[in-house]
Amino acid sequence: MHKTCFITRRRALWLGLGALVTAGDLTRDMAKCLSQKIQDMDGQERDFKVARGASLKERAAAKGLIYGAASRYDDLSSNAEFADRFVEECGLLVPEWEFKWSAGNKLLRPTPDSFNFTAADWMAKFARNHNLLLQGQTLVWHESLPPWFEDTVNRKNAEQLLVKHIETVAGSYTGQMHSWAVVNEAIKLSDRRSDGLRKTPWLEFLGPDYIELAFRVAASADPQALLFYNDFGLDYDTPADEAKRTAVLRLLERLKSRGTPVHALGLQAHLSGDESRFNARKLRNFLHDVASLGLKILVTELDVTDKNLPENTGVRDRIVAAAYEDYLSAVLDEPAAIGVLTWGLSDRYTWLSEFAPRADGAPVRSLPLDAELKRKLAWNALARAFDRAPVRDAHLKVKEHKSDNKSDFFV
Ligand code: 9MR
Repeated sequence: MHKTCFITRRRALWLGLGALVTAGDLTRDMAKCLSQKIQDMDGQERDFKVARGASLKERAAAKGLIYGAASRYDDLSSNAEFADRFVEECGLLVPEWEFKWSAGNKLLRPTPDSFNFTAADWMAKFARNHNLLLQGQTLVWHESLPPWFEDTVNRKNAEQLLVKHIETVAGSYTGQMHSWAVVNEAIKLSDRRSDGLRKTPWLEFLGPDYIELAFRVAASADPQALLFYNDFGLDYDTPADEAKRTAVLRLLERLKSRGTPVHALGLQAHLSGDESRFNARKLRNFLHDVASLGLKILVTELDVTDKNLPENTGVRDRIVAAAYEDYLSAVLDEPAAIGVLTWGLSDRYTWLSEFAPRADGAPVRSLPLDAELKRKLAWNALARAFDRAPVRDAHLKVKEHKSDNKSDFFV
C-alpha cells in the first residue's frame, strides 16, 4: 500500500469509513488509502463543488477541449431520455461496437466480401443530426473479429483482408469522422518480444509493419480524420504500467521516424477506484514525451471501476470522483491533450456491470451520470477538471498541419 496513506481512527469515522472497518467490510490499510484520496491538502473532506450548471461539453469547449462518450445503438435508440442527456452532455460520440469488425453476433463484416453498415450508419446519422463529432473504434484489434476470421486469414490473404477492411470501413465515412482508433492494444509485454508487440494474427502474417500499413491505408481512406494508436495500462506508477509506457513510446517513435501518419495517442484510462499508485508527475512526463513527437493526446475510454470499494454510496462516489479528478488534472495539464471521452455516460449502461461486477451485487457507479441519468460526484469531478484546465490555443475546427502534410483534423 502507498506509504503516504495515513489516517487517524477519528478521521476514518468522520469520513464514513470507520464503520466499514468495524463491520469487517474493509481492511484498515484499505480504509487509510481510500480516505486519503477523499481528503484535500488540509486534511478536509474533498467536496467536489462546481460553480454553475453548464454541461460537460460546454465546460470542455470553453477550454478548447472535447468531451464525449461511448454509447451503443441499442441504448441510444431505445431510450429517448438517455439520448437527450447524451446530446446535452457530449460533444463527441464513440459507437461502442458498431464500427468494429464484429461484436458478439453483430457483424460489420459478415463474410470476407460483405459489409453491413446498418448500425454504424444509424450512429453516424445520430451524430450528424445532433451536431456531435464522431469517432470510429477500431480498425485493427485482435479482439472482436468475426467468426469466419480464424479459418480464413493466412499469410497470403492477410494484407488484402486488412487493406480492404480499412478502405471499405474508413472509406464509407470519409469526411464524417473526427477520429479513428486505427490500431488498438498492439503492445503486450508478457508476449516477450523485444519490440513489445502483442502476438496477433496480423503480426504473425504481416510482421510488425502491419501497424504502419494500417495507418497509411486509413490516412488515404479518410485524409481529414485524426488517426490514433489506442492502448490501456498506461496510467499508474507500477512496474507493469511503467514498462508499457516505455514500449508505447518506442512504438510511437518508430512510427513517427518512418513518417507514418499517426496523429495522436489514445489513453484508454480504465482506472480503478482502489488503486493508490498514481503518480501525476510520472504520467505528465510520459505525456510530455509523447507530445514531443508531435502527437496529440486523447483520453479515449475513461471510467473508474468501483469493484473493490465499500458499498456505502456516499463514500464510493467520492472515491470514484477523486480518481477522475486526480487523473484528469494531470492529463489536462499537458497542452497536447485535446479531449476526454468516457466509456459510457450513465451507470445504467456500462461494460463494467458485466466485466467488473461487485461481489455484493450492488449496481456499479463508475460513470458521470447515475442509473437514473442524474449527475453525480464523478460528473462534478470531470466538470472541475475542465474548469481548471488551461485554455488551449486552438478551438474547435482549427486546421492543423501535421508532419505527414496530408491531412487536417479537428482539435
Ligand atoms: O465496451 C465494449 C463492449 O460493449 C464490447 O462488447 C467489447 C467487445 O467489442 O468492447 C468493449 O470496449 C472495449 C474497447 O473497444 C477497447 N478497450 C476495452 C473496452 C472494454 O472491453
